[in-house]
Amino acid sequence: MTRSFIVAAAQLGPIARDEPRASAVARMIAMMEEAHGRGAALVVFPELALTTFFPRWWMEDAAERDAFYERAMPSPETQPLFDAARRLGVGFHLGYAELTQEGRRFNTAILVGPDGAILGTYRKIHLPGHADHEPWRPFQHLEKRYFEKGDLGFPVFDAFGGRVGMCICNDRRWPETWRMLGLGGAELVVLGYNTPAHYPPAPEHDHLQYFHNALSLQAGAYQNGLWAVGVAKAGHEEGSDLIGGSLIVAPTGEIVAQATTLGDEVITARVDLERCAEIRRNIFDFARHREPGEYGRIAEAPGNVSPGP
Ligand code: ING
Repeated sequence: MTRSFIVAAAQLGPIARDEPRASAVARMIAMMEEAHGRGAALVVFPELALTTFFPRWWMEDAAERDAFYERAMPSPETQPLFDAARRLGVGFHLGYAELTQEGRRFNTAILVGPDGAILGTYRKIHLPGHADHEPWRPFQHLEKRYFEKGDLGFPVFDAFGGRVGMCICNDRRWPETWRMLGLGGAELVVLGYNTPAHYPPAPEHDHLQYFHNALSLQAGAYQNGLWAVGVAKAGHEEGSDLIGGSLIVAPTGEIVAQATTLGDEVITARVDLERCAEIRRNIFDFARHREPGEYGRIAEAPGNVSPGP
């Protein structure tokens, strides 16, 4: 039996600071319709897809900051996206800033079924950047200030005929993310990202941003025998250049589709979940080959043993 379906990565170009959510939602619905036209069963949108990437700014005013969060999902502004999913019979992944009723703030992603029902939620665990104002930087990266560490672990959901996991942006750089999802039985991992082309702490790596993006997904996919879909918010957004390079990766680690623009762009590929077995029953058969008794250090401490003698 093949468990295969078409997945779409719906890359978003820039979202302006004052762009209404309705505008971003309309752009996403247009891409969902295009993806549906290509036979897609699942459409993956980026991280923080409803607004501009606001952690790039130091904001003292709580009301100014809180305007970028969603207090409900769906809400009147986002309900049209859920309605389109039902109308088209297409599921989707959406990243957004979550403000809970208890006043907690998370960088969140949801998986929504073709009937418009939310199947699962993930809250970003690896928060990059810094918590205090660092004026030396051409732009801030204040995720450690504006979000709490996710409190849902690395869940894997029964969806689309298989096991689907999520992570968000910086999570993709950490092998622990992928192994946790692989150990959870994930056959497909979907994620969004907002990745500046310029990394102020190490500008000598700026030319490597696309390489590191692809490397992270190709390694994660291959080393855990799963499909990976990474989707950018891309382009020149409020003075900051965000990389594109949205991609779909097979369990072999091969890139099967990649975006070629910095705007709203739909790429698609057929995902055959049965192909995960080529890896997970052979080279990365965890039950036969993994030695968790030898890996204690991985879970014991944050690390940072300084390199060198
Ligand atoms: N953005 C970036 C990411 O991990 C970053 C932060 C950029 C880290 C470049 C390292 C290098 O892709 C988010 N939102 O996590």
